[in-house]
Amino acid sequence: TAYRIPVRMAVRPVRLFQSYAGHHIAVLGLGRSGMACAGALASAGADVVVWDDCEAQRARGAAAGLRVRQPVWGGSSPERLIVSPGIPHCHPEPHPVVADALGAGVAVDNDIGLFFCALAEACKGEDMPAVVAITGSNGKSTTAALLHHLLHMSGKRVRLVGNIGNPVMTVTEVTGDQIIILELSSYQCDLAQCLEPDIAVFLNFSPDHLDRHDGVAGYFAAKQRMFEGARIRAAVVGLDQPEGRVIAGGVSSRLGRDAVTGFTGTGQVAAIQCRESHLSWRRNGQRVRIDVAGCPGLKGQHNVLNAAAVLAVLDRLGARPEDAAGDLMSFPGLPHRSQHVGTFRGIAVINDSKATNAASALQSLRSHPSIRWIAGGRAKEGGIGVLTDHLAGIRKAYLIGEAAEFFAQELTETSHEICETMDRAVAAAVRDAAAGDTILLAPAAASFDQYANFEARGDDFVARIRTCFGAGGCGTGPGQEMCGLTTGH
Ligand code: UMA
Repeated sequence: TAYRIPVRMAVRPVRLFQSYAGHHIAVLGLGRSGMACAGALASAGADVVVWDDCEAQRARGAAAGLRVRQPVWGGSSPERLIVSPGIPHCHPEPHPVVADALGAGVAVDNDIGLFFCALAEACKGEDMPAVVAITGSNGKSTTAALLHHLLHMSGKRVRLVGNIGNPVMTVTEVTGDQIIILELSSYQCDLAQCLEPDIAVFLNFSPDHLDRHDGVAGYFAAKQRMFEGARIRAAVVGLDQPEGRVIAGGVSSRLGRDAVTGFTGTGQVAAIQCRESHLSWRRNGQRVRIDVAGCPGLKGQHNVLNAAAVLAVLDRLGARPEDAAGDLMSFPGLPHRSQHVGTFRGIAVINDSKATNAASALQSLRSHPSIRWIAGGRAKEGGIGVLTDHLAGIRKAYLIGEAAEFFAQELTETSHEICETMDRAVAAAVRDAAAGDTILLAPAAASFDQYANFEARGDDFVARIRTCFGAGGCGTGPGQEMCGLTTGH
């Protein structure tokens, strides 16, 4: 397509992780990242031992042919420990295996650090794929997926890995013409011993995961690490919070002002200005305007900012972002992120299960009218305090999970009902909703009190909505009772 990025012809594939052959490495955690990490290292000839506190996961590791044993340190023990992102290495307190490893002077890293190390080692600085790393408190996955979509549409060889759900160590071979998009959480940034993206993106900042970072300063410091590598050549930064401006200032002072592309939705001085559904851009002395209003996967002001970040990355990769405008339309969006489940009898249903904190839920609450809001789960620090001034559009809240009582206390002026579970919340919201309303799942809380993860919570919501409306007549007339029955556990 017109925004095809210049492609280099040298495409000799390079295998990663070969330098770990014969090394003795322990992997802690056998979820997605741990399994991929152990598998890639074992295939490369490393001597791998794995451990997980959960018996079922250990059985999974053994079934995959991995050597399962709680690592002990000293003598011929592993020289390196790779820790999964969900396992604390420092705060609120280190996992005992990590504490022992650190006490014994063992190198502790994660899959991200290992990947960057392996990339530098295997490519020796030549013919390396470009790595675009994306972080921020909210919108990382949508931004990463949109960038992947546009690069894919332009014919580029591209991989999408990291916090989005595809572990980075599924990339076991690279070519110099590839672009690797890496979504990074604060957990992943915090522990990575090597963090060397070529282009680094910071979307926005709001407190999250504070227990793991000993507070907001630690959370910010973890994210800042992504902008401190020696290879970084450009940063794309949301400037609407002081944290973004600090990051931009740091990169500018090291690499010069031209290395930063800033974007804003609040009128800061920045290369890209976002207002309602428009983004406007100063580029080569001209103003380029793009309107994302009709893009089904980019609803809400927050997604205009996400699109701005993506187009800025395209620009940094040598493309003309305005040429990509057409492909923004075909971006379907991601499940569980402002996902339009459907409109049933005039009632719009939105699944934003990924809104696991108040700041993220706020974006959803701002984007829809007349809301029947399903919220709750395991509360984050600060609860929903920041939402207090933004509750006018809510017709009623339906509260679930551990946080239900706590959220109810904060919703003094807003009609609410404690439902405890998703089945009851959906049934009640459908019972109350009328045409023109929006039933919105935007929990402002983690899912772990009732679900394995936010995906399982979103799937449950969608299934119950479908059952409810599909049962024929929920929300109006006689179908109401049927809804309650068909959605029970
Ligand atoms: N475990 C222990 N001991 C513990 C805690 C956990 O042994 O004390 C074991 C569990 O039994 C389980 C494994 O560790 O088998 C789970 O590890 P994990 O929580 O790191 O999960 P993974 O499946 O490896 O997924 C991780 C990321 N999870 C977290 O950061 C919590 C995924 O991000 C990521 O997609 C995946 O690696 C691939 O890179 C998810 C996430 O929730 C989406 N991220 C957070 C967020 O977005 O807010 C940061």
